[in-house]
Amino acid sequence: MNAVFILGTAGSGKSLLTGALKEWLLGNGWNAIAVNMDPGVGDLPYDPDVDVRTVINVYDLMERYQLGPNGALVLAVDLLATRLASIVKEIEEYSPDYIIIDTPGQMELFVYRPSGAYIADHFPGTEKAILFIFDGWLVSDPINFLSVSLLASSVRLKFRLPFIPLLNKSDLIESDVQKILGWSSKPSLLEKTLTKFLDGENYLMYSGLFRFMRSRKLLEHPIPISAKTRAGFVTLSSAMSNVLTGGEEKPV
Ligand SMILES: Nc1nc2c(ncn2[C@@H]2O[C@H](COP(=O)(O)OP(=O)(O)O)[C@@H](O)[C@H]2O)c(=O)[nH]1
Ligand SMILES: [Mg+2]
Repeated sequence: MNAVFILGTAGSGKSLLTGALKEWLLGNGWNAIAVNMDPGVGDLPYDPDVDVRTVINVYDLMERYQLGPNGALVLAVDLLATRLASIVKEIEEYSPDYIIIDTPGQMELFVYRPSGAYIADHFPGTEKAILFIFDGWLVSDPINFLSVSLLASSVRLKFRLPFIPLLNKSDLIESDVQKILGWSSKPSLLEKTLTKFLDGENYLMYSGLFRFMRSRKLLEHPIPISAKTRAGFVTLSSAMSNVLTGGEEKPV
């Protein structure tokens, strides 16, 4: 059993990717399940095999503790750790090759509340990895690209798990994909763009940060994908098997 946590900013495509990746893996001979770990989500674009909403109800918490939606969501995520045993039991009954884990819409709930790290540590799965989504639409802007790169580095440092960066929504930003990939591989290309947006001290701060992240290998080339059209999934699945199974081929 391999566990793959899907992380990324709100609206980056975590839920769509969870469903699409599960279907894609199933279609390629793997046994995969989708686990929804977002207690506050309304509609999902896939049918979760295991769903945290069956053990934690945000509306109940709002009523019982007189909380607003945000407070109830924070409490719900904090409670996730205490309800993990029943989720784990359900997952183990499937005994899948891949567990695809959809995380809360607001990434900071999972990344920075204590339960996130606890869950990542105690989740079933012999090998674990993080798929971090760069929202293609958001990071077409160079300042956003840098800010999200910092966030990606923060997630990587926090979880210390094998980390695969993805550039999602490639179908929406076709002409910008090469531009963004260029930025992530060549600091000089990003710096050239940044000179149009920043001057003086700000320019030095951003370009210095970027070079530091690259020199420490915190920033790697993201794999362009589309959770909608499933473009890039072949490259994504081979990156996953490299990281998780040391390149083991699909079952026959
Ligand atoms: N065109 C396109 N839309 C996408 C893609 N990935 C996600 N979306 C859309 O972006 C919105 C947010 O996606 P969702 O999976 O709910 O994001 P989450 O908050 O990270 O779980 C939805 O309307 C999705 O249909 C993609 O690759 N291409
Ligand atoms: Mg979602």
